[in-house]
Amino acid sequence: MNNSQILLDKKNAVAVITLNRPDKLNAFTGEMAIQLQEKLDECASNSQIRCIYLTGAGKAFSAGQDLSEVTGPDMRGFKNILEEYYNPIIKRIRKIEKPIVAAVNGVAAGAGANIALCCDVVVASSSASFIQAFSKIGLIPDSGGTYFLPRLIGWQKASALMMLGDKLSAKEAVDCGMIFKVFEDEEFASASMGLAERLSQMPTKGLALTKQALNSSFTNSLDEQLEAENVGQQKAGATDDYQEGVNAFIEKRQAKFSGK
Ligand code: T3D
Repeated sequence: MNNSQILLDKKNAVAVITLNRPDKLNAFTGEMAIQLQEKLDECASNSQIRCIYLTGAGKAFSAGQDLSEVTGPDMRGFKNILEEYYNPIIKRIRKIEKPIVAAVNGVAAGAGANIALCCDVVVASSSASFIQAFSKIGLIPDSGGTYFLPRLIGWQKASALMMLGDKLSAKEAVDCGMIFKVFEDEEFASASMGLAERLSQMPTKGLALTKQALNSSFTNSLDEQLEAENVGQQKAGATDDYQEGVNAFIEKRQAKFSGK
């Protein structure tokens, strides 16, 4: 039996990272947060991996911080919890030079929701839900929630969801632009993995440069962003995959991208 709180499997060029405390709805312990950072690092440095698929074991994606851990005598303090556990996860997800699919298989609450929402492509099963649960216990949204959510769905909706802590269904989440797609529960695993497999066969460096440009798009001026695109396009244009893409188009055949 595997007792690891984070599982890492490889399916061809897709790394499957599974949050694995199903009896506690995959709530994060400190140890689990550190393990997730380690697995993300492993995926980042393995050139065979061209897409990461992040999901939860059992019926939940993640219920956020394990609340029984933060009240004990060994409590780390909020500064330490965020600096050591959550912020490094969010920064890694945004920096890793490959696409990350959040496959939200069930409830995603608190930090669990915000870890999902900072991924590159977020999809959910029809029975999944999203809760900015922080206000219900007197905390403020963390793990990048106050950064990403207003950018995804607009300031007013984000503000109301964060203050009220209302649960949003997967359908409501897709309707307001919080996530990309919803799949029926029965097809969720294969459809979401299908997206990850597709991404893993695309021009990986071009996707990484797209991600980098998107990272700066809400904070740059237009001039700065045009320059970021200029720099990124020069790098993308120097890749083998660009050559292959153009050759395949001209030769009227399917491109075979190598990720280089
Ligand atoms: O120090 C800091 O806290 C800073 C960092 C903050 C980051 C955060 O993420 S703060 C937000 C923490 N999360 C929450 O407040 C969510 C708490 N959970 C819930 O509100 C509900 O469990 C859900 C809405 C997510 C799901 O509800 P439901 O009815 O489907 O499941 P349940 O019965 O509440 O939970 C099932 C089990 O999981 C249960 O354990 P038991 O009684 O069967 O042994 C429950 O206690 C456990 N569980 C669920 N969430 C957590 C948890 N255990 C520890 N921590 C949790 N967050």
